[in-house]
Parts: sequence; structure tokens; C-alpha cells
Amino acid sequence: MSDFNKLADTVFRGDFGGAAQITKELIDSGAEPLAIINQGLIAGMDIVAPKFKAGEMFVPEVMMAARAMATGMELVKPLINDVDIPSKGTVIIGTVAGDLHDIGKNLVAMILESGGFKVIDIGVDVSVEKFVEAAKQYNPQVIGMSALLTTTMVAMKDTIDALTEAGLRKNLKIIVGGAPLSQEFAGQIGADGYAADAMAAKELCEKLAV
Ligand code: B12
Repeated sequence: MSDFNKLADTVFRGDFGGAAQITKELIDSGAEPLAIINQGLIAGMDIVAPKFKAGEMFVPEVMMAARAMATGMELVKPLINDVDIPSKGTVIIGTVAGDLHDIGKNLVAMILESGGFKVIDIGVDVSVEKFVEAAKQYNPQVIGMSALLTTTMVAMKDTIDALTEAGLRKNLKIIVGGAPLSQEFAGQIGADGYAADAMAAKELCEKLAV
């Protein structure tokens, strides 16, 4: 097994100690930072993603794998310019006002990041104003909103209306998700898309962020 394959395997197994060690060894041996990312760290998440989709891996395992990938990323990132990292686009993600649930949001963020998006996670209980400010500051291709409570779903419409009123919708797609949501609800509030899980969220962003 090549060192890149070994690194991918540590990511797949969620072994962040191993991922850190092999990443360091690859850096010391002079391997290209982008090759470490693409052929090792992201390659590991590429094994995870279809298994998660097929129900062969579960949320805690995916989170461990994503954390192992992030551990390696932290070591490699200082060696490259941000501009050199190929990115499919910028996605801002947050849980809407009044809602503190973040497990699903974090999972979506990790899967998007491992799928090549630059993800800016603005946290939980995010006010309408904070979403608008973040959209102005980072100029993202996509904004993703998460809600797990039926009582906080309404904040999604308020946020979409505010983004529209601020004239920010031209080059911006808005996607929503969370257990109580549906495609129908997304349509009703004027979102550009809905995804039921993290893998579907990645596919949706790939379609929308062009
Ligand atoms: C864990 C949990 C908590 C934890 C949250 C910890 C954390 N850091 O997130 C704690 C204990 C803090 C909590 C608190 C509360 N909770 Co709670 N909680 C849950 C629980 C059990 C699991 C949620 C979860 O993490 N699921 C796992 C993740 C991976 O799935 P997910 O969130 O659905 O995310 C996936 C998709 O939805 C999608 N997705 C998610 N976000 C996004 C975003 C985008 C853009 C996209 C595209 C996709 C996407 O992709 C994700 C990954 O596949 C649910 C029950 C349930 N089965 O949903 C109740 C539940 C959501 N909670 C509930 C309630 C009532 C509460 C409380 C009000 C309880 C209380 N009385 O205090 C508080 C509210 C606090 C607040 N203000 O937010 C109710 C909501 C009922 C309702 N109809 O609104 C539920 C449904 C439980 C129930 N059956 O009563 N909760």
C-alpha cells in the first residue's frame, strides 16, 4: 500500500493520530501538499461518502473520519496558499435563530469541505442579520440553513426574505435542511434547494454552485 493509500485508510478508519503521523511523514519526505490533500486526505473521505449513503457507515464514524481528515489538513494547509487549494465554491452554513441543534449542520459542513468546498460555519442560533452580514462579507455561492425545530423553521423564510431585500440573491443560492423540513417547505419559503442528508447536500451544492 502506498503512503497516500495508507493515509486515506487512516482517514476512512477515523484514526486521527495515524492521519497526523502519516501526513507529517509525507510532508517530511517532500510530498506535494496538494497531493497529500487529494490523494490521501480527501481520498479517504471519498471512501466514506458512498458507504454513508448506502447505510454502511453511521454518523459517529463519518464524524471521526472527517475529524481525521481535518487533523491532516491542519498540518498541510500552512504549506500552501489559499488560492492554490482548488475550491468548488464558498458555502456559508448555520443553524437558524432560536435553534441550537448542530450535529447535522456540522456533518453537512464536513462533507462539503471534504468534497472540495470552502465552508464558513457561522454557528448556531444565527440571527437573520448575521446571515445577511456573512453573505456580504464572504460573497458565497451558497448559503445553507439548518433547523431541527418546527418552531424555528419560520426563521428560514425571514432570512431568505432579508437576503432578497438586501439584493443579495443574484449570484447566491440558498439551500435548507433539517429533520422537520421537506422539498415542499423549501419551495414555499423560496429556497433554491433542499437536501435530506449530507451527501445529498453535497450533490445539491455541486449542482447549484456553478
Ligand atoms: C440531539 C438532539 C438534541 C441535542 C442537540 C445537540 C446538538 N449539539 O445538536 C439537545 C439535547 C441540545 C437538544 C435540545 C432540544 N431539542 Co432536540 N433533538 C435532538 C435529536 C435527538 C437528534 C438531532 C440530531 O442531531 N440528529 C442527527 C443529525 C445527523 O441529523 P439531522 O440533524 O437531521 O441532520 C441531517 C439532515 O437533516 C440534513 N441537514 C441538517 N442540517 C442541514 C442543513 C442543510 C443546509 C442541508 C442541505 C441539510 C441539512 O443533513 C444532516 C446529515 O445527514 C432530535 C430527534 C431527531 N430524531 O431528529 C431531537 C429534536 C430535534 N429535539 C427536539 C426538541 C423539542 C428539543 C428541545 C426544545 C428540548 C427541550 N425541551 O429543551 C431543545 C431545543 C434547544 C434549542 N433551542 O435548539 C424535538 C423537536 C420537535 C419539533 N417538532 O420541533 C426533536 C425532534 C425530538 C422529539 N422527537 O421531540 N436536542
